[in-house]
Amino acid sequence: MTIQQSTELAVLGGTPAFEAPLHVGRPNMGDRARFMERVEDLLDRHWLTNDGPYVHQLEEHIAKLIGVKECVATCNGTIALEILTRALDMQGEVIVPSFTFVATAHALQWQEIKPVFADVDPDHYTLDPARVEALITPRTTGIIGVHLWGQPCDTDGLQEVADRHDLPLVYDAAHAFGCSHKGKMIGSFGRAEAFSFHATKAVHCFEGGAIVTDDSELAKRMRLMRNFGFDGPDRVIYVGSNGKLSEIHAAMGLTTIEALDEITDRNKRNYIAYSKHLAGLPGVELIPHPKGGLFNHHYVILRVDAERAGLTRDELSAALQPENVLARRYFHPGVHHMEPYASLQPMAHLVLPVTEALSQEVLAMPTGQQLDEVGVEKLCGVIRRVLDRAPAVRAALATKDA
Ligand code: T4K
Repeated sequence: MTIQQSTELAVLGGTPAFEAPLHVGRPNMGDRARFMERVEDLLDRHWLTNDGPYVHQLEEHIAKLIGVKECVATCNGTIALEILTRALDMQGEVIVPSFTFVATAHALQWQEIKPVFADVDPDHYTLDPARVEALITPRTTGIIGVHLWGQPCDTDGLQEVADRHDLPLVYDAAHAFGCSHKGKMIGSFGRAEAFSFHATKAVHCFEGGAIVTDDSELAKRMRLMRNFGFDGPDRVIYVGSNGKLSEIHAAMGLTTIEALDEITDRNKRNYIAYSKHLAGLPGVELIPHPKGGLFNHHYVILRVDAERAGLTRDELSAALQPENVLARRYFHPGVHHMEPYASLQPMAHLVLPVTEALSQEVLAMPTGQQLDEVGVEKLCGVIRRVLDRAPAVRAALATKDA
């Protein structure tokens, strides 16, 4: 990573602070030589997909790491959610947060299940059990919590609500691979949990996902659904889709899992550097990572209080772009503002005040192996200078927009 020396902000006519773009979700690569060895191996084997040995290895490895009986690998996290909710016979209405990536809701809507959006807790950013309970109707068939940015849901509170209403509770754990909660790995809560292994995740398969559970019957149904319902050659016993993970994807998964400690260590150091270099900055708060237990530190999230910072989150983000700092508004504007939900549920915002506020304030910052402490210090220096010059930055952005 090359750091440019410049005194003037790029938005005010200076040169970008970073020569190459810094992304949120820049893929981690793991040991390339090891990955290539695996690729050679699978090519030699002439076994490219359909329940191959690398997929088996990956499933066994993940189940062991999480401490559950079953892992069903899939071609992505969205299909994992679709298969999981379908295998649990969810239909009618399912309660989900709106403060999430759109796939959590789409996985339901795709199956003509209505996602009912519940608000999140303002301090933990995950489903508020009381809000969930208030939205349960006779049509509700399930609850999906999302461990947003790896922050664990209130698993006890949600389980109590689910048990009281005899509803299956599952988790979208797309962000939470490698995290623990209450002494157990995330992946072991609720009836089942779904991971994403998309390229932008801490551990990835280029594209991939997995469902983990202790329920072997459920896992059996999901394996059938993942493979067209085939129970053996020419024998189809269930309606199914194609959710299979291929061997080359599993090879990348095995390679990045091997690098998980190293990836987490890099992320943690970057997070500590962000905390240090942003300390005391008015209006910009770094969302704290949970203390104790395991955490992947994969998302570094700022919360911008426009009044105190002198700039809105969007203005700060816009001023960082020309510096080659490609921060992302994860997650904006709230799924309920996206189609088809905005048209189908135009009043949803009325029960989502926390989501409405948070989605205006949060900004995901670059981290991962593309950055180190020196880069983070420089980046935080840029944020400070942007805020120090807030009136001039605001004026420059307004001119650009005009
Ligand atoms: N549930 C939740 C809570 C999720 O966050 C997700 C996915 C899912 C479910 C569904 O899982 P999958 O079906 O995707 O497995 C990205 C990812 O595509 C998506 O997987 C992820 N969440 C979401 C949070 O982020 P976009 O639309 O923001 O992606 P994009 O293309 O803008 O890339 C993000 C950044 O990463 C960019 O700054 C560029 C950089 N990048 C991306 C790729 C693909 C790279 O540097 N290299 C790359 O190869 O959704």
